Amino acid sequence: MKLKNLIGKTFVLLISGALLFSCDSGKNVKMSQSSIIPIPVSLTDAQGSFTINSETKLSFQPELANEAQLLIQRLKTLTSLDLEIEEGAIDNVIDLSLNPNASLPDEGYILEIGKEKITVTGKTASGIFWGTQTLLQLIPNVERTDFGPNPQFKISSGSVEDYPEYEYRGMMMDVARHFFPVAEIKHLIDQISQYKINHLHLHLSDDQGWRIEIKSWPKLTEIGGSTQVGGESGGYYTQEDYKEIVRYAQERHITIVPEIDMPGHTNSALAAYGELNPGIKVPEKGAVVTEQTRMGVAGQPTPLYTGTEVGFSTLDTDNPVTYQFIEDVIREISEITPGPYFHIGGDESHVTEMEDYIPFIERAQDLVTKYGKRTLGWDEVAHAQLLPTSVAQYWAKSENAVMAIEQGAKVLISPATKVYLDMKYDSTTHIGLSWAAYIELDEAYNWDPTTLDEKIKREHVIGVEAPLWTETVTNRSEIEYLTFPRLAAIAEVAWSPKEKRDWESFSRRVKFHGKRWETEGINFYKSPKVDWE
Ligand code: TNX
Repeated sequence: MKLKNLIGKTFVLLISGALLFSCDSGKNVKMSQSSIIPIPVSLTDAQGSFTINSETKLSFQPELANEAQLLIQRLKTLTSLDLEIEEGAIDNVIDLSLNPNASLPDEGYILEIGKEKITVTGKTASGIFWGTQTLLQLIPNVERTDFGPNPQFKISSGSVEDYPEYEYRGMMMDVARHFFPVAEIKHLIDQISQYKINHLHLHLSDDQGWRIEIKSWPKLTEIGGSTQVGGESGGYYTQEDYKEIVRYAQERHITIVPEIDMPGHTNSALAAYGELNPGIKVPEKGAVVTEQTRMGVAGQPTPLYTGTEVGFSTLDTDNPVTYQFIEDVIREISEITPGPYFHIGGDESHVTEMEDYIPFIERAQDLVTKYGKRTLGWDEVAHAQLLPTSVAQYWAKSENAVMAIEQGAKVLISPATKVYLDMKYDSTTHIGLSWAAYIELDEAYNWDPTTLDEKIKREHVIGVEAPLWTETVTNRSEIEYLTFPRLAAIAEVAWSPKEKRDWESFSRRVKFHGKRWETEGINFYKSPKVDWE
């Protein structure tokens, strides 16, 4: 080749290389150095890389149409690329495939990034869905405005084998203290499903509001749903709304867990139906109304309550109408809930005598069983005789969790000092509470469900759930600020094996997520424990 020619060719190569580079987003990060949260069970590097571009195809089995559609949508948002569906494509293809015989736990998956093909294999559609979430986290971050005319996204080759440590990985959303419409819940579901959270517990009733339509007791929502903390008007989900939330969550492999708190935290029901009210103490004429006297006269509706005290209300545990009431509520909600759990609350019933509380919880548990569900309850329910299928949610007292275990029940781990998303990060946080602790990001990360109490062992624990109570939370941006990045930390506690978890590694990986949250307009907390850059 003549020198001139060689120079010419080199020039062309350099220019095309530069052009390619300009629309090729991000550096080529090795699989083992990627920022996946929760950290997978195993990551193996390989030579080469796969490039996602406008020619990339998607192939999948018909049973995986939902997971395929969700992948297409999300990829489009992240990259502007629209994957074309092509069954049997052999190169430049992402393939989703079920393998019922794979030696993987139910929610497990294998993700292989080859040079011509990416495969996501799993035993169940859930496994495939979680595998696609991992794949999406391997795509380099880009600003939404950066998509060139021919965007390309390079992913280093390698493989991931992954499955969850705990079967229950949850978040709880309190829609009672402040009401959040369906669209906000969907937005939250979109966010949390990226972190392989698979349960969303909805706290649907409390003193300040009743948030779900019960057709046989219409005043619950009409009156009980009319307000919220602070006194503004409240709101509620119709049963159709609730079904829509359930359906949307189900598509994203999230099980909805409905909670109706009882026998305490029930002022909104008592305000709607006076017959449920035992009337704790009649206030003297002219006496100052205290929390203890707020219940007023037996059989009479209580005033609506828009403050934030807890523990002053109770259903009348002696009145047969109360059991008709809770049966109707449990039946109507169970009928539209495909998931296995019904949460009966049971916390902070400070004005219910223990001798009334115990038989009440046992009757509620029987009704939940009658309608085909398993009972979940806050840890106080362990004072009653629990069924082996029941689960106590440890939030305050480990001795209650231990009592549940001794009865053969299981526990769900939600210690207020580690996972309460409504706790402030530090004394300067502008929203949130601090009664349990300040919870910085490393505090939410550095703990383990099996080391809280020597009597709570791995085999007793179904999983971890992070509640967001909303006394001080009124909108999407506030939800996001308290939830992220802490939920990512808690998701890793729930999904990843203990020996894989490491704060240094997490604090490096979470930066990638910070960039992505920024691009997506998620109002996350920039914890000073992380060098966000
Ligand atoms: C305790 S946690 C409660 C809730 C409050 C929360 C505020 C639990 C079972 N009960 O009623 O909203 O503290 O952090």
